[in-house]
Parts: sequence; C-alpha cells; structure tokens
Amino acid sequence: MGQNSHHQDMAARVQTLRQQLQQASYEYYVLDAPTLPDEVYDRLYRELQELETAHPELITPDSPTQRVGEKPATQFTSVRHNIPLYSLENAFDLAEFRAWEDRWRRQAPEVGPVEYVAELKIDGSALALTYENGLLTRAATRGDGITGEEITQNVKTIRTIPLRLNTDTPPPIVEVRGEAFLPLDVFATINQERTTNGEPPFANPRNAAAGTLRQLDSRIVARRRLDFFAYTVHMGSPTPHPPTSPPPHLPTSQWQALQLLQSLGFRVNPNRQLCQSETEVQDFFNTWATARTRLQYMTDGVVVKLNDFALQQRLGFTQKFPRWAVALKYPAEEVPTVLEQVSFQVGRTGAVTPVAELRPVQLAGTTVARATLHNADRMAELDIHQGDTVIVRKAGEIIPEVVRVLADLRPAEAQRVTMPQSCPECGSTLVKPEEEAVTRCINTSCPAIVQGAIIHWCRRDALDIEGLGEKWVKQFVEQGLVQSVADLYDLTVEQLLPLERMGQQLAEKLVGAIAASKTRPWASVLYGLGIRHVGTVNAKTLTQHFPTVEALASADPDAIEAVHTIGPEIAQAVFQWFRVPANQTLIQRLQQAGLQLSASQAEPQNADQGALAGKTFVLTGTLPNLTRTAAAALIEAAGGKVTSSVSKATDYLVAGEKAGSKLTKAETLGITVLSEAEMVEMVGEGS
Ligand code: 3BD
Repeated sequence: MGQNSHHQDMAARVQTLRQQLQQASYEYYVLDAPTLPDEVYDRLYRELQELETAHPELITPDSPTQRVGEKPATQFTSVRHNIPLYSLENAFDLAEFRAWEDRWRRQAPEVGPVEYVAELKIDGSALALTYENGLLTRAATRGDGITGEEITQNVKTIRTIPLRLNTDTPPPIVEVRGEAFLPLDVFATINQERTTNGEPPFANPRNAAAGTLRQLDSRIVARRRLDFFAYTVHMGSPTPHPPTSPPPHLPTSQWQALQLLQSLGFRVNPNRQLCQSETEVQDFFNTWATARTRLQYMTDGVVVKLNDFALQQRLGFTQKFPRWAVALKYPAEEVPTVLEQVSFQVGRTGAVTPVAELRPVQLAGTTVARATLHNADRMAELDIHQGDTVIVRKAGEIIPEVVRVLADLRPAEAQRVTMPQSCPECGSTLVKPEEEAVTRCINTSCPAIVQGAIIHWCRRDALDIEGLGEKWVKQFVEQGLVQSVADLYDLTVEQLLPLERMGQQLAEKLVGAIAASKTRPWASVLYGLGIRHVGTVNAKTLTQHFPTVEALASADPDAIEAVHTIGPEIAQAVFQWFRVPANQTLIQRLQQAGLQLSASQAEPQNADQGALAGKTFVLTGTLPNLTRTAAAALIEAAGGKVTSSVSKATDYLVAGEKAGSKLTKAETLGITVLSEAEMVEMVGEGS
C-alpha cells in the first residue's frame, strides 16, 4: 500500500470517528437519549486520540478531542461584537408588563392580536458564538454588549455547544447567542468542594458560571459541566448549495428561530410557549412561578418576545433595549429579619466563617435561622451591627446569605460586628493574608480543625468509616483520644467504652470499621488527607501518575503539574502539603498503621511481616460489621491468607451468625474459632 493511500484511509477513518463521536455526544448531552454505550464511546474516542497523536496534521478544530485545551491561557483578549448584545427591559409585575405592551402598541397602532414567544429567563451568563462556514471559531462573553472577552477554549468544553453546525450548507457567518449556566447539582457540588477545600463558596449559580467561564485553565472549566441554552441566531444567506440539500431556510419568527437552533444541534429550552394573547403569556408566567423551583437550573423570570420578525424590525431598538421584548421578572426571594448574633465557625482548613444567627423567617419554602456572612471583607462591606435588621436571600436557592442591612432601623449604640482576633475554638491568633478574603486559624491542633479533618477522613468517598459521625468524632477529640487521623488506628475497644452512650457492641463496631478502612485504595486515602484542591477526581488522577506516596511526596511542582488536568494551583498545594513536617509524620504513622499508600492491589506488601504473616483463615457465617470482602482484605493486609474450606492447614476460623458445617468441622479439628472483634483485634496488634 502506497504512503498516500494509507494516509487517505487514515484521514477517512478519522473523519468517520469524529462523526460517530459527534452524533453520540449530541444524543447524550443535547437529546439526553444516549444510543452508544459509554465503553464504545471511550474506545472510539481513544482510537481518534491515538490517530491524531500519530498524525497531528489530521486534527481539525471541531474534533471532539479539541474540547479541552492543553495549556492554560495567560489572559483573555477583548473582542468587539459584530452585532451588539442589547439589554432587556424589566417588568417587575403584570402592570409593568401591560405598560410595556401599551408602549409598543402606540408605535404600531393598527396591529391587532399578536403572537408572543414566552421563554424562561435563564439566570446564567450570556454568550455570543461565531460560526464560520459551520465551524465554531469564536466565543465571547457579553461584556458591556459592545465588547466582550474571547473565551473560545473555555466554551468548547461545553458539551451541548456544537463545534460544527449540523447542516451541509452553512452560511459563511452564523452568530448564535444564548445563556451559559451551571446546573444546580453541579453548583452544589462545586460549593461543597470549595467549602471542604477552605475556599469561599460562590454566592449563586450565575456567579459560579461567570467565574468558571473566566477561568484561564480550560481543564478546570471542563470539569465544571457548564451547559448552554440557545435563544438567538443571526445569519446571512446560505452559501450556494447542491440542489439535493436545501439550505436551512431563514427563520421569519422567533419560534422558527428556536426550532432552527434546535436543528443546528443546539440545546434549546423546552419550557417555552408560542402564546396567542397577553393572557396566555400571564398564564405561562404564573405556571412557572412555582414550577421553576423544580428545575435543575436557576431562572429569574420569563422573556417575552414578539414572535414576528417583521414586527420586531418595525419596532426596532431604543438606546439599550429592543422594543419588541421584555423580561417579566419573578420577585427576588428576599425577606427582612433581625440579626440576633454572629457566631464564628472554624472549618477543617481553619477557615473562619461568620454566620448570622437570625430570628427565624420563612423564605422560599423553608425556615431560615442562620445565614452566611461569608468573610471579614463582606462583613465590612455590609457594615453589619449587633441587632441589625437584615435582608436575607437564598443564593441559588441553596445557602441563605445576608444581602443587605437596613441601617435606618439600627438600634442606638449598636456595636459593629468584626472578626475575632483569636480562634473561637482554640484561642490562637487568627491570620488573614492581605490578598485573601479568608481569615484562618493556623493551629494544626485546633480541635475544630482536627475534628473537621477526621470527619472528612471518614467520608464515604474517603476512608468510608461507617458509623463514625460528627457526634463520636467530637467526643474522641474532646476526650483527648485522637489528635490526628492516625490516632484512630490506635483506638481500642477499652478506650471507647467509658464514652457517653457507648456500649461494647458499638465500640467493637467502630474499631472494626476503622480497621476495615485500611483496605481503602490509595486514591481514597489521598483524598481523605484533605489537601486543598485535591477532591476525589484530582486524587484519582494523581494516584494514577504517582502510584506511591513516596513518588508523590518527592515530586516537585513541575512534575505534579505535568499531569493532565492538574493545574499550577493544585500542584503547589500538594507540594506544600508534603513539605510540612507534621504531615510527613502523619504519613509515616499511616504507613505503620497499614493503610494503602500505594496503588499496588495485587500483592499484599507486608505478606511476611504483618501481624498475621503465614496464618491461614477461613470465614464463615454473617459477620456483624464487615462484609466478607472487607474482612478478607483486612486479613490479607496484615499478611494473612484467606481460604475457602476448613482443613488441618487452617489456623483460624472467623465465625459470624448462622455459621454452619465449617464451624462444626473446625471444632472437631481443634481449630481456634474467632469472633469478628477478636480477628479485628489481632489485625490491630500488628500496627
Ligand atoms: C435568558 C439580554 C434579546 C435577544 C435581547 C431579546 C440581557 C442577558 O434566558 N433575549 C433569553 C434570555 C436572555 C434573551 C434577549 N432571551 N436578550 C435574553 C437576552 N431567553 N436569559 N439577554 N442580558 C441576555 C444581559 N446580561 C448581562 C447584563 C445585562 N444584560
């Protein structure tokens, strides 16, 4: 086969793969109706990636592999919009909506009944996308409507934005506009992660979306799962086309435009209505006033547009707004209440968060008694005083926050609320770096930090220590039983027994669950350490590249950052964490306790030095706490061997409830029978 025809085959294969992947991704993300199994998608994707690596000249900008950039940008360039992005006039109630209608009708007095398109107003961040000859070449933020910022690489990570328009006859230039947004579940996860990582949470999904789009590293953007609803398309006339495939005909109404956007491959909000009267618009608005709270994204109103483009054109624009559209807004869910006091919470990273304790009020369906004041800067901005009347709002309908203070209602001689100088938990001096918003306690043995770290360690996606909740951790720390997560592995049943509400069974269960966590994989352990920016995903990625703790601990920031999807901030955080002597000691102790600090799963590393080295175990019956697999893993981690049948070679039988013939046989052979707790104790003795 000649060099050329080989290359042609390759090019054809690459194109087929791209089409298949594009179709599959459209079905999965836009239609929410996948047809291709994930494994098949992954296989095709990898094949494409390999072909492109071997033949970089075959890479095209619309390849699915090009959604995530390799290197972060250093800054964004500002771009001028070809067609300005207008603002929307707001109507805050139905009377204002009727006033808007009166105004446009005065300008077109002979017009009778009209059609309106009612669209939900997505509370996100407006984007302008430019397609040249069908290819996405530029994406920009709205900015001030005249100039925005070019964020093409970030926008490419949004899976519901097609990199190529779904048409054979694209006009030379197409501009699509719409709203990028963060689904509420993603927003909640991001904020949870930010809180666990000691970063300030985003106030609402709109800020989170806007902040994400302005991230310089598109690899971070890719993980945030932004989404996009399209609502406007501008296009010239289509290019000359073969008679077999007709051009996409130009829409003559907003309703047609939305359908066209859908056929071009965009996600268009299905919650829209072609209304035949103002009453239908009002009904739509009223219906969604409550229904919108059940959606997976934030909305703040209904955008009402005259359907007919000819009428739109006739009405034109004011300096700022189109006269043919209006945003009918839902009232913000804000209520006044009284600040009773401010408490200061210390998180596991030492971040101190001021929390307003409020006279309870009803807000968006729940009772709110506390609201975040975020940080010292925010408190100063609010100029909040004891006893102030404050306005609270549910940011993203999730975390209530204090948005405003009604200073006029302030009691005479009320004291201004400020951050304490010392930690409310341990009394050590708090630190606030000038460039950061967060005030921190930097005492690593502060009980709040220790407690937070242990609770994080026990989480299901970390060491998964069942039953060890906040209540017990608090007692352990207060009673001086543990000062770090490593201390958990030295706990004995006897030590726990004196604790309030503790019993023999529960103590055994907890000690067992702690011991069982020694079988958790290296990635879970790394996540459990609670290093800033190292969530479950980063932990997994890091452990794949650094299969042992030694490898990770000795890596310099450049080596860590060399890992795909790991940015400079993460790399620094990891590097710095391993430089702290207390953390080095912690790792040593965890290693001695027998935790998995390397990715080797097959060979138990301590087969000949563990507490159970050379001993053979058989498990039978239902154990009170551990699953069969967990118990076996525990024994193997301590160097023991687990077999399935009892023989003279068996050293111990671990028997649970409903143990049958194996127990009888063991008894006749004189083999030592252990309870789960006894076995766990034996395992523990080795560490
Ligand atoms: C939505 C303008 C027009 C094309 C101007 C009528 C103001 C943000 O779901 N239609 C929508 C939505 C927003 C829109 C238009 N249709 N403009 C629309 C919109 N379904 N959110 N917006 N925008 C987009 C804005 N953004 C930031 C600052 C000031 N204004």
